[in-house]
Amino acid sequence: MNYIIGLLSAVFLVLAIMIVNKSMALSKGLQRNEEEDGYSPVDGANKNNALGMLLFLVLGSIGAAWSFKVSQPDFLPEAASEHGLKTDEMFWTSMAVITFAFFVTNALLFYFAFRYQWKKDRVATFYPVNHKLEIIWTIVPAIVMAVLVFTGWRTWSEITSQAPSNAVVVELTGKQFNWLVRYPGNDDNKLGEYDWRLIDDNNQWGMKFDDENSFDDFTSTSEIHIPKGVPVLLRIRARDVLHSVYLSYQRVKMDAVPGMPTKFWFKATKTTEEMRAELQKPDFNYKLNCTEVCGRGHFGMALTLVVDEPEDYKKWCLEQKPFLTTNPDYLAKVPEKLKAKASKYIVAPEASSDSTTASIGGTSTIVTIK
Ligand SMILES: [Cu+2]
Repeated sequence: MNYIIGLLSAVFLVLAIMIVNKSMALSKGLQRNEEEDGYSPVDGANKNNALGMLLFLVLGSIGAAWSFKVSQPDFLPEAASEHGLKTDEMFWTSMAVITFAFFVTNALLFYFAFRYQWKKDRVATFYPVNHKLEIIWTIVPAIVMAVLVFTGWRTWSEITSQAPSNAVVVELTGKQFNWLVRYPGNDDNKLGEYDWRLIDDNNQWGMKFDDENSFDDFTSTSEIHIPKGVPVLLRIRARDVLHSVYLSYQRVKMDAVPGMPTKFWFKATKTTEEMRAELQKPDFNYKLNCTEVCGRGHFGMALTLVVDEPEDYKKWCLEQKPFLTTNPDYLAKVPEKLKAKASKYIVAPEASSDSTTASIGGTSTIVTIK
């Protein structure tokens, strides 16, 4: 690659020197009188240059089409969310309009350079003004731009609108270098409050246990489950530096900003299983990546996203154990008056005979033995 760049630089340097030489000779020649000694400031290179313009038009067009084709595998994957289909449609409409305008204007530019090349007896037309033409080339692009901007603004307003009241809420916290997931629980469907001062090795979320909504909240640091076809509201925050939530298939992108909670709601249209079948990749998994360079471990800041059928999602939720159940020590942080409510989530050793709690690397996982 460096070799090619070096070679190209040398070629362009030689060309630049040739052009400077040529311009100097031309400026000298212009001072001479054509009538007197029959000298013409334009030589045979004029025709070659004109042909070169035409050649550039053809080769340039082929090159542009080729680069578009070979970079296709790097385009965004197929959209698997409702708004993703809309934003993709807008993207490709804008792309079509821009490509059309680009090819028309450039084709004319290079063709005119060829068509109206210098000829001894041709005199340039003096064409000072044409109001009609100016009105047309101002109004037409203005209308096209207005339509693109207006449809974009409308779609963006829809995407960033208030989430429907039946939305499944999932809280995502970015930290160096992993994502913390918290669900509102199976009983009250409300996320408990949090306070960063309460963060410790187990309570990485800073969950407040004087808020009874926290009692049934369950958490995860390895994967995030969401249902298909149901609005999902991501409540996003960051614990240290800027991070950014990115779900490429679902076209979800939202920054996680310390001290400034953000959100994004969307509807997934394809389950993990459906996408596996479609791509014919049985090991395929959706990923949640961090797209804000946040430090040394940024590249590994990914989470597996599992999109379930709504009934499977419900089943999965019911299998999850609240944070308080897997970390019964935190009952001590619950105020006296709420202790009775919180104890409901503390499983007495004999009552939990059908489930075993295994702790792997600080992540609590419940394994139900049937
Ligand atoms: Cu990051």
